[in-house]
Amino acid sequence: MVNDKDFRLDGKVALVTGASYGIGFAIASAYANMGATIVFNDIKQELVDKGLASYKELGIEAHGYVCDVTNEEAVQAMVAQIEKEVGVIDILVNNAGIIKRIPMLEMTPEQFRQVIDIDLNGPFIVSKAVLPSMIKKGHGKIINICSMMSELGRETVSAYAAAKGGLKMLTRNICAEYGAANIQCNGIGPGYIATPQTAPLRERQPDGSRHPFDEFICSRTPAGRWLEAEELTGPAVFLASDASNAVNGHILYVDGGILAYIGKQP
Ligand code: NAP
Ligand code: GCO
Repeated sequence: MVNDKDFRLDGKVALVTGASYGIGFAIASAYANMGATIVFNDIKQELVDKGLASYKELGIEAHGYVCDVTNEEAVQAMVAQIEKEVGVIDILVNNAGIIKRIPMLEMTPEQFRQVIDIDLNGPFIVSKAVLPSMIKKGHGKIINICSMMSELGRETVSAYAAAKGGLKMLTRNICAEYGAANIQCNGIGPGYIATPQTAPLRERQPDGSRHPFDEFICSRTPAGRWLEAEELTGPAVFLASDASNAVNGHILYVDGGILAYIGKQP
């Protein structure tokens, strides 16, 4: 019979990539609240320090590492250091990501490659680094932060959509390849969340009016609003906990209903 314990993360070590702030920070903070030990990385020491201070303000003693998720050698070294200093990683959230909003015909191959490198190759590299110990331990949870763009396209985000569509399929492939080793790999597909990454889409116009994209997203979301990062944490805890041991290869869209909704009639 299911009970509260099944949703707890006591004794677990959770690595959340790119979690100094934003969605990663919200998810890591929720995991700590459910008993997990939090480990996170960012590409700059000052961001790691900022993140450590932010966690401390919440009473969370997190472990922070400087590491670029696209650098396999650095990722392997970070994981080895975490296993030595903190413990084997039980839960990985591949959260680190960037977006470039450039029309495809104006986007350079280098810009395209950079987004693919961080948003798709990064999760591959970090998952590959943590899987051996998860398999040895007999269990593991990998959660990939996908997107509406795992299902939908939109102007100017070709690289991001290609990466997030690929991340959906990488999620399914890790499930297929390592489900037998009691690894559950699922995705969370957030809708439109108010974070630094989407701040440009919500900026007030020079005349003080709302950004057109802000109005557009509110018309496409049944609740008529942007979502908050904290609204992703319940689903993230579920996918990290024993309560979801029979859920694998699934992308859980936490979008307020955007994918189900044609949009509000103007
Ligand atoms: P964010 O505020 O831009 O935070 C992204 C984090 O990733 C930052 O801490 C960033 O560090 C870090 N990062 C970037 N490149 C990295 C690298 N190479 N190695 C390690 N860390 C790196 O983004 P967010 O809105 O919280 O989004 C987090 C994830 O959710 C992303 O994967 C994003 O695609 C996805 N997502 C966001 C939304 C949304 O509406 N916000 C919706 C769906 C999905 P720096 O500051 O140093 O760059
Ligand atoms: C954009 C936004 C989106 C969100 C998110 C939606 O420019 O359309 O940045 O891509 O970040 O991925 O799920």
